[in-house]
Amino acid sequence: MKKVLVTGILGQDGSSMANYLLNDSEENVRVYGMMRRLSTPNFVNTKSFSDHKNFELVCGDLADEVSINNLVRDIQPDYFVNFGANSFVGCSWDMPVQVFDVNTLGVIRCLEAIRKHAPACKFYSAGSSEEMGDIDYSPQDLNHPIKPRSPYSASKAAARHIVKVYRESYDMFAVHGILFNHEGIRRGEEFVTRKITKGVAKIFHQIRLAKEPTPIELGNVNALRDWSDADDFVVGVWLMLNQEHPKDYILSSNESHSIKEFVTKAFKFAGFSGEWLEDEGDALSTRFVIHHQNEILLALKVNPKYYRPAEVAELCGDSNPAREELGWSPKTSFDQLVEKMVHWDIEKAEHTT
Ligand code: NAP
Ligand code: G4F
Repeated sequence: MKKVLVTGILGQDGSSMANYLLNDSEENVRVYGMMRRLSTPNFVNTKSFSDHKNFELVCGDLADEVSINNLVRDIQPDYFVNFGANSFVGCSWDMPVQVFDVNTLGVIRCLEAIRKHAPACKFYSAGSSEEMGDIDYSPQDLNHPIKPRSPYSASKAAARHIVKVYRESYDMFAVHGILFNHEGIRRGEEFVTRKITKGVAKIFHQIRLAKEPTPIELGNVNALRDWSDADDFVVGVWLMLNQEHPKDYILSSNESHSIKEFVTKAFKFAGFSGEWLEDEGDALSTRFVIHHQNEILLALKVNPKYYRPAEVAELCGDSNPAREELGWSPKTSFDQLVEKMVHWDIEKAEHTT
């Protein structure tokens, strides 16, 4: 039985990967899910597999090389899937040193542990479309220049270089997948998609209970992103790890949508029609209102506190090489993703509004 060490097990991708390997795929594997020490850990994402006989929770921290070394030495994994990171772009200006420690040095700690203790282990590094930054052309492919716009994206770009160095210097199977935005029901609440769908669900129940709705507050609503379903992407990551020779790939939907479009669709799937309004020459007055029983209700407004010091305005990926060479393709459309997230959050919020 193959052994798979997955970091970031409580997060979106780590838990989705474990769920795929243990519940949805035909793989016969044992998954070791690494979490860091937290005073009050949140196990909501691991419920679907935490009791599986082939799952084990292990403790470690990407900022601590002793723990990474010991885990690799003791487990002797066949695969090391490194989803652990400080993954929130927005806070990376506030803690750039910590971001580099975990996202870049953390990758070196993993590579060194593998080199010393389990050199045949295959390593996945979680690269990001954010590395493209202020883009030169669309869609972005692997030849697009690396132009980071945040400490987060710089940390991932540096990780990309070091993975290549280890692969070429030590003949290791190490890949750095460039994944465009991927979301779903395991998504953290501070990311814009989940913030929107949770906000829509709250408004849905407030209106149902004849309460005044709490408007969602966002920053730059003009940004464009290439959004997919995380459950589709972990399949692509697994295919990347099981190709014959290590090679980096992009995973993306190859479509770009605005945050405004995501908001409009999210309210539509909750049963509301609405419109975007803006007072002439005043971007800060941008708002979304919904229509309900002859009333016009404020559902979303802009709050500049969510603006970033530098923004990635637009992302749209070209994942054709992964589709052609790995046989991968995303199954969930943009509309299906928004609908799934909104309906899930409406159901979950029913008893908490
Ligand atoms: P996520 O939900 O934020 O999960 C990240 C996980 O990393 C969390 O479980 C977190 O632990 C863990 N972590 C943070 N610091 C750590 C440390 N010092 N040691 C060990 N673990 C640590 O992010 P995600 O969406 O699953 O993303 C997974 C990976 O893909 C990340 O590397 C991210 O940067 C990258 N990525 C994501 C996307 C996307 O759209 N989702 C796109 C491209 C790349 P806690 O649970 O304790 O906080
Ligand atoms: O949802 P976001 O925070 O995701 P972002 O910055 O694109 O990063 C995510 O995707 C990357 C891949 O491209 C990953 F590497 C990374 O780990 C993460 O998963 O923001 C998306 C867009 C940005 O343009 C942001 O400025 O939404 C804009 N936005 C507007 N208002 C907001 C908000 N983002 C957040 N989080 N919160 C807001 O209120």
